[in-house]
Amino acid sequence: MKTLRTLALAAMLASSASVLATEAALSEGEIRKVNKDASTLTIRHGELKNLGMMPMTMVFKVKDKDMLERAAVGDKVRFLAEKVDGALTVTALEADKIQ
Ligand SMILES: [Cu+2]
Repeated sequence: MKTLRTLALAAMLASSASVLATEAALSEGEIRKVNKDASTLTIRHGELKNLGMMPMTMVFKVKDKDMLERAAVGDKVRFLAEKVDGALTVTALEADKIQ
């Protein structure tokens, strides 16, 4: 998994500055629940600096339903959460699948 992450980071480093800015803003988390009916992810997250939030476990909406397929319970993820229409929403997600 470390190799995959390194490759992913290398790909991003080779990409644009705006992608780099997004990467820097990502927070650490672990998927606790995937709710496809409600289109939500429950994530135990670390500090969310952009939202001024301390670590906790909470429910987020997802920007893309595709994220519900890419994330599974127990996955360690790096993600960005933002307020979209008043709801805390995952707008970027990198999942390291635990096989
Ligand atoms: Cu929170």
